[in-house]
Amino acid sequence: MKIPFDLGTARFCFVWCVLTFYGGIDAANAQQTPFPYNLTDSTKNQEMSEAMRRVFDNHPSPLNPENELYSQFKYTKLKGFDYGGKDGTVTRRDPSKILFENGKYYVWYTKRHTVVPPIGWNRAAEATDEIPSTDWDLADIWFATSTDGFTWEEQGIAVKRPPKPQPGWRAVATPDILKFKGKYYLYYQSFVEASGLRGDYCPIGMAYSDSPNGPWKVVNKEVLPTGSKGAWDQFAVQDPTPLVHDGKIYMYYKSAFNRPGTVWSGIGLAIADNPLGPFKRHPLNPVQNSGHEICFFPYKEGVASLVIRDGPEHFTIQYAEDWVNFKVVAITEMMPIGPNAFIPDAFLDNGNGRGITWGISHFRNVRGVNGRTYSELARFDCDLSLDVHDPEMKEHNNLWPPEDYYRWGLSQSQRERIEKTSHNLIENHN
Ligand code: AAL
Repeated sequence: MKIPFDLGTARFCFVWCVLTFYGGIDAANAQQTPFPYNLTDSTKNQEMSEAMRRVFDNHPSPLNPENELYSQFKYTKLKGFDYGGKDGTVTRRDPSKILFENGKYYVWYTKRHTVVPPIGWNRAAEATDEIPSTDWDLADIWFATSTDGFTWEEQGIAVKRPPKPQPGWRAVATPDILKFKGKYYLYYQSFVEASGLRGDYCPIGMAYSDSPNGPWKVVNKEVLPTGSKGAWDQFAVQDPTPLVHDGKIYMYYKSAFNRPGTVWSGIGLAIADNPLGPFKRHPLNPVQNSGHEICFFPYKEGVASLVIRDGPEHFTIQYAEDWVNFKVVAITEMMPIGPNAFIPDAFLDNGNGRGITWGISHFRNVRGVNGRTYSELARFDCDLSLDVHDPEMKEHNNLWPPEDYYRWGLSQSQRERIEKTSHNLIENHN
């Protein structure tokens, strides 16, 4: 078939194409409103890149100073704790939540006071009843009280290692406190072998009391045993962290998995109707993909947590409205190690968590005498509270001294590798 074609038609087609092309560009430009210079309430509704979208969708505010779950952390040395000769024989670490009872603050923590410092994870086979393997081996649970949260008075042992072969005979460590129906419950790691022997293997034990001052009655059983064979938490359940939600005890805990290989630390959740259990593991465990020592606190109707140290989402603050599915809601820095907080509403179960402003953490690399290290408790302050507005806590871009950066300098072998690369480059060039 022959298509009729003359010069007039050709001209018409050309003009039409040009107009359509430029008209299309104009229409596209007209549709796309540029991202505004000043944010308004409707900014979040417009089309935007994935990076911009996620801070609008996930963070309470895309602006750190206006994000109630963003904070910096400020540290204060605590008064009242004696670390002996600072030779590694006395250590304090892994504090519990802080409770306010009887007109004062209470905290429980791991304390080791041994005749010699730890010989190290790798030499666990040489550990004895007097020689600890790790910093928390041969430890007991102690407690202290304070009226201002800065100066503490150590009160003595709360839970000591029970006799062999009861759970915890080797060490009781890393406690956290629950107040439930007028009674107090301490949950902690119960070791029956020196840690480091096969890993850091332990289940969770518990002791209860009518008073935060004790005496504590140790329950002779594992209240949260290790997971089933082959499960991510088959060897250890650590850092127990109880809260009350929906009338039940929500126990978050950590476990490390994927050995041998790159060890991954995840956070699980186990739920019970009463403090003795049974604790039922959540089917979606691990509920967090990152974190080591953990700190969870009720926030609005959900729960928030500090995600520290390990994993792809370390140094973040996360939130789960349903207490199970966590979102990253802020990314921060210099987070406290092994923290736990003063959480006045930890057990109120009122669906109106107000957040936290301070707590206690530890430094586990305090330099003592003769190159010995030990752990000491420290106070941290922050503004992760709906009731406090402290702009100083919401700043970022802390300037660390250059010496701190240089301290993380290249190792000898890294330096050699880099120099070899330059050397080869020059050789090949010549
Ligand atoms: C801590 C905690 C647990 C581990 C050890 C002591 O940071 O995660 O308590 O077992 O280290």
